[in-house]
Amino acid sequence: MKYKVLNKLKANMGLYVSGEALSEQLGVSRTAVWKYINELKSQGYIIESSSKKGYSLSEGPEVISAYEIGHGLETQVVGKDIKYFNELDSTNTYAKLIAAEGCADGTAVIAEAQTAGKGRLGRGWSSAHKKGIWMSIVLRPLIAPEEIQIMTLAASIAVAKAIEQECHVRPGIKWPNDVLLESKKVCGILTEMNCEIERINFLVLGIGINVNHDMEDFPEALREIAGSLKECCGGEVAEPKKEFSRKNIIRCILAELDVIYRRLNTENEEAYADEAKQIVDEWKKYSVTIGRRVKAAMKGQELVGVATDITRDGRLIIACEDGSIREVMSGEVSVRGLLGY
Ligand code: BTX
Repeated sequence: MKYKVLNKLKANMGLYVSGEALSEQLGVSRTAVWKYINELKSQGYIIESSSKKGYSLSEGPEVISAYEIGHGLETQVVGKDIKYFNELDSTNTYAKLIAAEGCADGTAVIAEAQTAGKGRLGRGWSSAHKKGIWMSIVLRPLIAPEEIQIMTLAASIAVAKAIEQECHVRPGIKWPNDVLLESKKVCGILTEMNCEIERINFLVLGIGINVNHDMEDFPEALREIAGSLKECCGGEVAEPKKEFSRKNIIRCILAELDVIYRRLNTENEEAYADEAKQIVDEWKKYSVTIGRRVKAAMKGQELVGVATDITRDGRLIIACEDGSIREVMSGEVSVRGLLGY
């Protein structure tokens, strides 16, 4: 009902709607209307109240909520259930918890801030309040555990496409999953999985995107490598820089991922192979790794060479300086000329 009140106000943006009209049209008491209005205000909506004229919603800072993201979202699996929080330690940690308790396939967990955001390999992820998108998606794919990398590639494609649609710039993807703009890291993806030998119980795709950060919003130590969409899309002259709608970007990612996930989630091996190939081909179009000199850490050994391709299941192929050809499944790969290498 609260959102029915909101929709009436949205339909009359900037105009007053009387408490009486709202109460009559929605079949609730005026006290109930007043209660819903207060709840909406506490969520961040800017609503003027006048004892004579009623209530008027004005354009204010973007409000994000499970309702705002999910309303009208036409996905079939991804984002059908959205859990929204003002703050969590880590959306991945929370998502793993509810996944283990049996939450629906495609459930998305979103927080406005993370107090202990996680990067890969035990690293941290800086997650400033209301500046970025800190989101984890629970998936229950039919693929084998060793094929999990394809889901990470799929997630980075969904993010890259969403940035293209919303910001009209073309990002690059550094293997396996850093999304870059102007050589700065604007997005990182942390994939965590709970599996048995032959099947995945669930996986959690953790997506962190720096959206409306000014450089001061990043800890000093990150300012060389991190960038935000606001900082990296403006060009040299655009001052003040444009802020982007986090809600629209989230909706776009959920929609893109829904399509890719459903395409991949087939028990027909031929169809799966075909879809995986399409994902790999699509990923390559955004790649800023293939054809470049790279350095990879693998089992305590350092591989140096040129990244030549990725395999059907997303491993990076490196033609090493010592003449060997190696495949890297995970870990850290530095690309010459990017992020300090
Ligand atoms: P990563 O290990 O590739 O990147 C982590 C490294 O990136 C850090 O060590 C630091 O140098 C740098 N870094 C930290 N914060 C940022 C930032 N905001 N922007 C750019 N660089 C940064 C990448 O790991 C995976 C990150 C996933 C984050 C999401 S957010 C939602 C979900 N919940 C959660 O706890 N993690 C994921």
